[in-house]
Amino acid sequence: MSAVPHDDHHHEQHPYWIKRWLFTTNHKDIGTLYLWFAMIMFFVGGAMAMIIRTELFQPGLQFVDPQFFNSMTTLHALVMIFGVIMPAFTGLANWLVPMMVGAPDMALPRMNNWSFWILPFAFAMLLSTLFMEGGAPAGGWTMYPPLSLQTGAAFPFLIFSIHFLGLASIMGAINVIATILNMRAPGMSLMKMPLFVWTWLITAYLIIAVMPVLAGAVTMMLTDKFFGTSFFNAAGGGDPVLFQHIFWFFGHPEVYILILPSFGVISSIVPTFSRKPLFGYSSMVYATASIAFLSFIVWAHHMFTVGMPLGGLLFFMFATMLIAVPTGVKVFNWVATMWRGSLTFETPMLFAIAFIVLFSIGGFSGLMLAIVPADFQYQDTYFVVAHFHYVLVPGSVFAILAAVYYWLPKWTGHMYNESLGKWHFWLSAIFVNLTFFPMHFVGLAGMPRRIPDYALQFADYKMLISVGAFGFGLAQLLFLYIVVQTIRGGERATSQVWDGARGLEWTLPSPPPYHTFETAPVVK
Ligand code: HEM
Ligand SMILES: [Cu+2]
Repeated sequence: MSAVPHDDHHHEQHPYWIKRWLFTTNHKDIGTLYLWFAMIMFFVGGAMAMIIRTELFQPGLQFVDPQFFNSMTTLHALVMIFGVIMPAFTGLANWLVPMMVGAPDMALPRMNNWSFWILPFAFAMLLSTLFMEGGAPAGGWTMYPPLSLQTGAAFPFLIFSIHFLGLASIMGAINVIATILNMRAPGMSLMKMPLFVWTWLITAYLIIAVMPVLAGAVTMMLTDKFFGTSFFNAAGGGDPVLFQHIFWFFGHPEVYILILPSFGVISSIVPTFSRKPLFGYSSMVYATASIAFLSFIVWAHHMFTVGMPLGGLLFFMFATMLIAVPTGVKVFNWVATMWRGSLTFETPMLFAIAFIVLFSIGGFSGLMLAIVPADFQYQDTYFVVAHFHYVLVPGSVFAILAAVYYWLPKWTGHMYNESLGKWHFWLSAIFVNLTFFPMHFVGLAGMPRRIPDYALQFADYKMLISVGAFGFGLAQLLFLYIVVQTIRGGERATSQVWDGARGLEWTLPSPPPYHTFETAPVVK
């Protein structure tokens, strides 16, 4: 608990429970709410993954029926994307952006409250479909018509929950932009901002640009189903492929929404534990902006097999490959930051280094997928599943874990248990590879994704993958334990926490008072 000496006349320090958490406009409390929400959804989505891996442990159908299996893959993806990674990053933004730019709070605190509280309602709506007639949505998180139009009573709930999720993230993004552009402390010019702030600024623009596109696509589907339109209905003169184009015009920038803030996190952590400033700061900013721009012109690499003119295939292939250039700049800069640094390997640094190595593996398999003739083979196989899990799990999720270990002492005022942190890291790093690396092999051998059963030839690898997944899932319970333990006590953290840490948030006490930077700091 933070005991704060001053400013008692215009604010009660800690209003009572309901008032504090339900009505809060404080960026730190809202950050905490987001992070706990993400943690809970991580275990909800994780439980779904365990169901998937239990069914796939052996060939033959044994645990769940195929319809429910498909609901699990669909909901697992939606929960992990919209319920875990995006809220976790928004929680980090809430906690950190004001403290990093020297602002007292987010620019629009009341809207901030709404952007969080819409989320639990949206997910209650989405998850309630599990109990509806016809079952939960089962057509994949990409919701392609005509398949997804076969959803039962759950269909409008799926669409409306997506509307709400989009609304919540657009409101959050507006807040981030308004805070960064208007509330920086004197002297904090744009090119002095920490990279976490830069990557979030660019992410926020991506969110505002593409969430309405997703909302549009699902609304068109809604009117096709209930109001007699035929946007995606070939019989009425429409085209189901149009949905794929609109969806991926959202979807590809979305995958960068899920990764750019990680780049900011890694760019904060690597310099601290290398005790050197970040190598190539401005090239990092430009690389992030280039990736964001390119993310708008590559969408059709998700649909190479729909039957496109050769010119289209070539354009999307080469544009996709171009993304490897700014991504390479980033990886180079992280490695150059570590080069000849005086490195230490505390838990946040371990997760950050694993991120650099394993995210790069995901980038390489992405390049392989971008090669059109090769993609004709890989499309809709486990190779794609391997690719995106490498960028999302040891990518985004590891970056979030790294961030929590790195800033938790700042937030709580206590050091976490370093040896338990290391255990969590090594268990996660080993099991994540055991889970996702063999997926490349079964994918190349032709195992299709989103199917509850498979040919006997895949049995050994599939069992190994399931063992890896159970191990990874269990290891995350250790993370929950470590976080709770740190909140409840532990060695006191200093203001700076890490001796190589630089930036405004480390000038505040740990934990920082409820209100910080009421008078703006001066940045030289
Ligand atoms: C060098 C960077 C990257 C390249 C070249 C690349 C390329 C590709 C390609 C070509 C596909 C389509 C494969 C297919 O369906 O046949 C794909 C799928 C996917 N990628 Fe990437 N990618 C890259 C980075 C990322 C990142 C950073 C993320 C997320 C953080 C990501 C997430 C995904 C997801 C979620 C899918 C599968 C979508 C689905 O079908 O459900 N990718 N990627
Ligand atoms: Cu893509």
